[in-house]
Amino acid sequence: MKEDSRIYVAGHHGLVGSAIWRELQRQGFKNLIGRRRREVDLLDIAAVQKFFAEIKPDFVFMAAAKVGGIHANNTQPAAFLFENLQVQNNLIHAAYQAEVRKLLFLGSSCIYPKLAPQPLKEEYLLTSELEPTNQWYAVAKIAGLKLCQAYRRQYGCDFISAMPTNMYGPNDNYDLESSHVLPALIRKFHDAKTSFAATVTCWGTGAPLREFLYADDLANACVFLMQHYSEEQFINVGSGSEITIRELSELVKRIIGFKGEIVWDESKPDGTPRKLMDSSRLFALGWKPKVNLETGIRMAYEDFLSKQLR
Ligand code: GFB
Repeated sequence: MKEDSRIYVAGHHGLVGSAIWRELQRQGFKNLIGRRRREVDLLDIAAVQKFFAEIKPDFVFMAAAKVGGIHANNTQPAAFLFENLQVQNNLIHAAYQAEVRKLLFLGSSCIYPKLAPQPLKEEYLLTSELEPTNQWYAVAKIAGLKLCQAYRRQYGCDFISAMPTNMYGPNDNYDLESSHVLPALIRKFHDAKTSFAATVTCWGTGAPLREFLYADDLANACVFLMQHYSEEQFINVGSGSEITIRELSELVKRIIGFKGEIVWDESKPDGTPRKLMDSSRLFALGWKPKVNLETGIRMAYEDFLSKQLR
């Protein structure tokens, strides 16, 4: 990528897309392109093709997707499967037709089998059953990475895929029904502290292990991969460290300063028991994350507070 390359960030207002946008600006890229849903509906192939023909991007970061936490995934299977398949099919095919020089597709660590050995190596894809709560999203993401591989093989497109671990950071979704665990905990502990509640209820048993990566670190990895990686094999992007949901809840509670008790609602699903990426392929290329979990949660909480005040 050059300073004046035409770079389209699909989903530039979301958690990951907005972080990629900030990172590209920080690195001095001047010709960034983003569109809101009301301007270009990515579910509509004709609209996407017209948009690509008009703007002729050189590079595309695919951060547009229907995303959500365990409850949203579990209760909206059709939307998670259909919308993700449709958006990624449209973007990948339009990028091929418009002769985009390079495209980065973003997947998720949930593509791996529920009980795969840990840490999760890229070669464990499709070796056994998926986690039921997010199998719909996972199937769409697997189709997306396969589509990139297929367009590379058949048409010679330089389309690559990265599989990030659980993300958090600025511009996250704090809606308790549809959010991931970290923004949910920030919201719950903040609301409990400010309303002097005695307890906060968290979902499941607290036993599952998760790996978290701050969105700006992922964005830095995405730009790094766009510059330095051009292989058919998708690549994991993680922080390399994991924490139980129970420990995470205690950490967020301490950072926010809530003094009450945590209650566990075991009627809610735990999801996959453990999801630690093996990111050694990426680390061997020379990339490392910079933001540790406690610092990242403090920054995410500041972002949450700044939006509350608006
Ligand atoms: O982040 P999360 O929703 O998704 O939940 P997954 C992670 C863990 O936190 C689960 C627990 O064990 C939840 O039961 N948890 C505790 C909570 N309290 C809460 C809460 O208040 N809200 C939420 N949301 N969780 C998602 C997939 O799986 O991971 C997606 O469903 C995607 O498809 C994403 O892959 C990265 O980590 O279980």
